[in-house]
Amino acid sequence: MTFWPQLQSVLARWRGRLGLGLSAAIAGIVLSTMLHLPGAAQSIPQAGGETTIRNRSSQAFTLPAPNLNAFWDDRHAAGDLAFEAAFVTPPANVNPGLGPLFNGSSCVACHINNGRGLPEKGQRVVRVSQLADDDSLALPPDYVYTLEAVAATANTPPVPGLGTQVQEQGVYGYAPEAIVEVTWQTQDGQYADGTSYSLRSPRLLITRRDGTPLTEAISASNRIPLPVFGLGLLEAVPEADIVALADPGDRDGDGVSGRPNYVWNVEQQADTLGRFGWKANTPTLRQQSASAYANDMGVTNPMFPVADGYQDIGDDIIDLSTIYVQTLAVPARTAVDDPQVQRGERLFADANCTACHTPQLRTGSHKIPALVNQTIHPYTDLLLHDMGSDLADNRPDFQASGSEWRTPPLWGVGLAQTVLPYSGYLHDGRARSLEEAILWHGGEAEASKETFRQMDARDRAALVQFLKSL
Ligand code: HEC
Ligand code: HEC
Ligand SMILES: [Ca+2]
Ligand SMILES: [Ca+2]
Ligand SMILES: [Ca+2]
Repeated sequence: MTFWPQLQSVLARWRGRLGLGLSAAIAGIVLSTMLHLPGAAQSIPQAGGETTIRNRSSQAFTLPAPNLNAFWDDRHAAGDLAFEAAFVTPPANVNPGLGPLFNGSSCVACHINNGRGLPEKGQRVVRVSQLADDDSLALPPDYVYTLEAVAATANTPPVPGLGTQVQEQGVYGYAPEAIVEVTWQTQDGQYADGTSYSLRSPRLLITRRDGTPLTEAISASNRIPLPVFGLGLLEAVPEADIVALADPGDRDGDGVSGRPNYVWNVEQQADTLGRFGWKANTPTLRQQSASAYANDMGVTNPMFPVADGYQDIGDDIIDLSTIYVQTLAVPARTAVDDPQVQRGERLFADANCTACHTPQLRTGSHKIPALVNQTIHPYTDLLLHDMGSDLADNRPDFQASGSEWRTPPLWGVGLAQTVLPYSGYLHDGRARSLEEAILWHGGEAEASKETFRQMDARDRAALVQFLKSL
C-alpha cells in the first residue's frame, strides 16, 4: 500500500508536466478502481489546490508542488539546497558569512523538516523593544542593530545593545547579545464537565553581556519558527480579498473584528499589507527570506547590507530560498470520510472558529504559474485579531498591538508533531496539545473558546480529530 502516495504524486506530476489533466485524472480513477484502493484522489478536498500532495509522513512539508513546470521544478530543487545550506564563519570555501551574531546557521536548522520549531535557543527568535512611551532613548555609538532597523518603528524602539532581535549565538570570539532563559508557569482550569486541565506559559529572563538583566521597561516576545509550506499560495491571495474579510468595527456583532497589518516593504519603500510572521509583520516572502539571512543568520545581503555596504550573499541566493518556500506542496487532508471528523468540522463552524480560520480562499495572479487561480483551504484570514491579555506579548509590531496576532493557517496542523515530535502550538510554543492551543484563545476568540470549554468530552474529541485531519 505504501507505494500509493508515491504513485499519486507521480500521476500528479505527469498531469502538471504534460498538461494531460483530464486523461491522467481518468487514468487515476481507472487505476484506483482496478486496484480496489480506497480514497481516490478526487474525494480528498484539495487543501492547496493543484499544489496538493498525498503524503502524511514526517516529510509531508518537504515536497515540491506537483504542478510545477520543468523550469520552476529546477528552481525549486536549487532552492532546496539554499534552504538547507549551513553557513560558517568566514573565511571558508563554502557558505562563509555566518554571524558574527546569529540565532541559527541555516533555514532548516530552525524550520525543522520545513515545519515549526521549538521555543529553544537555536530555533526560537526573541524580539525586543523599548516601551513606546519610554522617551529616554539614547542610542550608544557601538550599537549593532543596523540589520534590524527595518523592524524598528515608532512603536518598537530598538533596545540599545540588542536592537529588536536578540542574537543568542556568536561565532568564535563574539559573545552572544544576551542569554535568554525560559521558565514555565502553570495554571489550572476546568472544562464545564469538571474535567481539569493544566496550561503553561513562558517567563523570559534576559541577561545582557555585562550580566545585567533586562528591565520591565523592555517588552520581549518569544516566537517559534512557523511552517514554510503553502506560502506562495498565501502570497497570491489578492490583497482586496484579505482586506474584505476585515471587520474592524464588528458590524456583524459576532465579537470578531480582525484588521490588516501594514508594514514596511523594503523593496517598495512604502507600507504594504503584512502577511507573514506571527504578527503579519512581513509583506513578502522575499523580504522574509532576506531578513532571515540578515537577522537570524548574520548573513548580510543586498536587501539588508551592513553600513559599509558589505554583503555575504547576493540576490540569487535570496531568490532561491524565496522560490523554495513559495513552491512547496500542501499535504492533503486525511480521514475526511470519518463521521467523527465530519462532526468535528461542523463543531468548528458552530463555535465560530471559521470567523478567523477562514476555510477557503482563492489565489489570483503570481509570477509562478502553479500558484495562480487556485482554490485553497488554509484556515486563515491573514488578519490580526486581539487574542486577549493571556496571549499578549505587549510588544506592538507595526499596526499590530501588544495583544494582536495574525490567525495562523491550520492546514497541516494535524501533522505538527509527526513532522517534529514534541513541537508546540501558538506563537511561543506554549500549548503542548491542540486542546491547550484552543484553551488559550481569548479576546475576540473568547466566545469560541468558551463554546469549546462547555462541550462534552465527545464533542471536544471530535473537534480535535477534525484539526488532526488537516
Ligand atoms: C533562528 C531560527 C530561524 C532561522 C535561521 C530562519 N528562520 Fe524563518 N522563522 C523563524 C521564526 C522564529 C519565525 C517567526 C518569526 C515571527 O513571527 O516573528 C520565522 C518565520 C518564517 C517565515 C514566515 C512563515 C509564515 O507562515 O508567515 C518564513 C517564510 C521563513 N521564516 C523562512 C525562512 C528562510 C527562507 C530562512 C533562511 C534564509 C529562515 N526562515 C531562517 C526562525 C528562523
Ligand atoms: C478571533 C479569531 C480566532 C478565532 C475565533 C479562533 N482562532 Fe484559533 N487562532 C487565532 C490566532 C490569532 C491564533 C494565534 C495566537 C497566538 O499564537 O498567540 C490562533 C491559533 C490557533 C491554533 C494554533 C495554531 C498554531 O499553528 O500553533 C489552533 C489549533 C487554533 N487556533 C484553533 C482554533 C479553534 C479550534 C477555534 C474555535 C474553537 C479557534 N481557533 C478560534 C485566531 C482565532
Ligand atoms: Ca555575516
Ligand atoms: Ca540584535
Ligand atoms: Ca465581526
